[in-house]
Amino acid sequence: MPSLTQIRLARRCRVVDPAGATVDDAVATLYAAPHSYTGEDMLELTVHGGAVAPILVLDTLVAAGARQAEPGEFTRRAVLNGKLDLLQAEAVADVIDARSSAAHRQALRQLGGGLSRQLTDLRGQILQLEALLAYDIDFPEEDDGPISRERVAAATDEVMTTLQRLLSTGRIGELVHDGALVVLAGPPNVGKSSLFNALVGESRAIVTETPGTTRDAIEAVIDRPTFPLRLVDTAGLRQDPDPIERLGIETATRYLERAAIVLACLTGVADECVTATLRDCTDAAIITVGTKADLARAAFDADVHVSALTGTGLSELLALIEARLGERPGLSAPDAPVLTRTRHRVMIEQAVEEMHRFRAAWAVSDLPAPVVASHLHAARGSLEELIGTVQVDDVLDVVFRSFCVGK
Ligand SMILES: Nc1nc2c(ncn2[C@@H]2O[C@H](COP(=O)(O)OP(=O)(O)OP(=O)(O)O)[C@@H](O)[C@H]2O)c(=O)[nH]1
Ligand SMILES: [Mg+2]
Repeated sequence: MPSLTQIRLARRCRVVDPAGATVDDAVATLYAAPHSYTGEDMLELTVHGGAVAPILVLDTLVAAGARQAEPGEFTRRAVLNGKLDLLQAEAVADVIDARSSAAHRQALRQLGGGLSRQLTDLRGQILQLEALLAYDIDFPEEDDGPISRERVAAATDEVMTTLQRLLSTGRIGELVHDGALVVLAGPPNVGKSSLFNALVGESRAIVTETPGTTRDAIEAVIDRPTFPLRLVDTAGLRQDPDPIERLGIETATRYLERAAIVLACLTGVADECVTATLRDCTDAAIITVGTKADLARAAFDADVHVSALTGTGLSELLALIEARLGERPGLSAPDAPVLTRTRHRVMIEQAVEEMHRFRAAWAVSDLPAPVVASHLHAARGSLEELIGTVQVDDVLDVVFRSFCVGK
């Protein structure tokens, strides 16, 4: 039988409490430093699930001198031991918290180091600029003359372009995390709630043949490959609503203002004027949706015709929503590394600000090189704090506070 000291060999074992009673039949795996998640020696116990076994095992371990991990403690140790950088650590939390397949995929990409590599490259470019300037600082009287101002300006522009592009990816990160807001709107009784239910795949909104059924906004998230869609069913818009309906219409208007896409639901030519009304309430892309396509009616214009009853046109509608979302600026490459947190945006904005200051100072040719270089140093510092190359305790606290489990 293999001994428990053999590295990375899973071995069945009994967990025994201090009184000698067996509390579980488990599997133990020993990881020797540095080949473990945290980079330290680690023993992993795989125990039975359920309400009792894990608690008994934990109590036994605590009685033997162990303590429970703080939120994010394992990952924090992994960062401190250089196994993961800070961006990857955040991605661990995002993998755990992901509420859609798109968010999960994005988190895995970040965990794989996509964003870290891009930022490390950028840091390297700034370092090269600093080196160019250092040459000027060390040998100001060199025969070759001063370093080429064009060369520095071009390298600065390159760094700033990449920083700006990264900043613009924040929109994608936000969409993947929160979902794209898609609002169903239109006159009463056109079948908005029925369409909402059909898209969500369950009966969430009340449907009746009485116009004015929906009074409040009802939300549901649907998991789609590119972005989750935050679908909102709203009260039918009409001229003389009763007081409760009026409140519902006001809520609808607030959603319309924030929407990424509006589905203007229509049943015929008579409803077409609603699209113009909607256009006054929103800057979102409007998709006209002809509803109740299963009923025989006079033909009318719409981007897509659907039937909540038979399911006709639903996949075409979803494809159209995604195509329209893809047309929005900055959303064309959702598979590239993206900024996913406010912390990322703030640090990149700081770097951009310092690069601006550097460019302005560099343009004034009689400023001493060390003064000018201090802005590059600060820009690089922002990226280092973002990646976690320099570890600021407060930053680590903020990142790991968001973990809800020991992991
Ligand atoms: N034949 C047919 N009837 C539908 C379809 N969709 C909805 N209906 C019917 O149309 C009526 C109104 O549907 P709702 O989904 O409540 O319409 P709504 O737009 O949400 O109405 P309000 O909430 O009052 O604004 C109900 O009687 C539905 O059964 C459809 O695709 N085909
Ligand atoms: Mg309704």
